[in-house]
Amino acid sequence: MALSRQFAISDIHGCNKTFGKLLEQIQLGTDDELYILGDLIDRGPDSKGVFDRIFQMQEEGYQIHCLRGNHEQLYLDATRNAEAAPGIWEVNGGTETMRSFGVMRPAQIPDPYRSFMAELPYFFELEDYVLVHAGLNLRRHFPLMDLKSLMWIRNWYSEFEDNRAEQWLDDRIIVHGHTPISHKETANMLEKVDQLPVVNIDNGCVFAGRRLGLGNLCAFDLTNQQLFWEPFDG
Ligand SMILES: [Mn+2]
Repeated sequence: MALSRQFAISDIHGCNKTFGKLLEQIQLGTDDELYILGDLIDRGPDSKGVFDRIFQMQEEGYQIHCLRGNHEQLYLDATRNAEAAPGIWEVNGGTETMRSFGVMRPAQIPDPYRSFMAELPYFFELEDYVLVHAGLNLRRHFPLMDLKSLMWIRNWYSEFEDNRAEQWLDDRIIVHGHTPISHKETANMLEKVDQLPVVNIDNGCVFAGRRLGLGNLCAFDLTNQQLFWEPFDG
């Protein structure tokens, strides 16, 4: 067995079968660590299955750490207004999530799923990487304290022109998801990571067939700086 590796995967969005095939492809072992950068749920066919796979693997000794994406946050917000008419979470893929659980209302999704989402952290800092769901508000002195930006921000790379951002980052690389791009664009970002220390690994798995160039679930081997892809298969 090779040395242990660290991986990042983002925006699974209920594509549980594809997730399973990607884990097979990278041959994840219990010595490795897997960081999932949020948006496990919504839009895709089997959000419940994604949780069940993670819970089962954690029980078997796999080291899997998950972040909060804007979709988990939308779900949590929806549970605080459970009697309201179908709202923003439901139309953003929450309906598919409830279907996978066989429930009609957000509050009916049971523990441990609900508490799991409520306890998700907003970022991970590793030695060489900062892992977030969407990105960082680099205009802030303490970017990791702007929680809303960690989950929602888009089009933020221009802030790297400010030296303060580079100083704060201190030679680490930011890995994120949230904004779907093609797998070629992700490969291109990794190639140029010395110029712009960011890699977006959301290749729009759940948008297969709906938007050109998307439809892959990406795994980024942080240890060896290598990318893997699995095409959408449910
Ligand atoms: Mn997102």
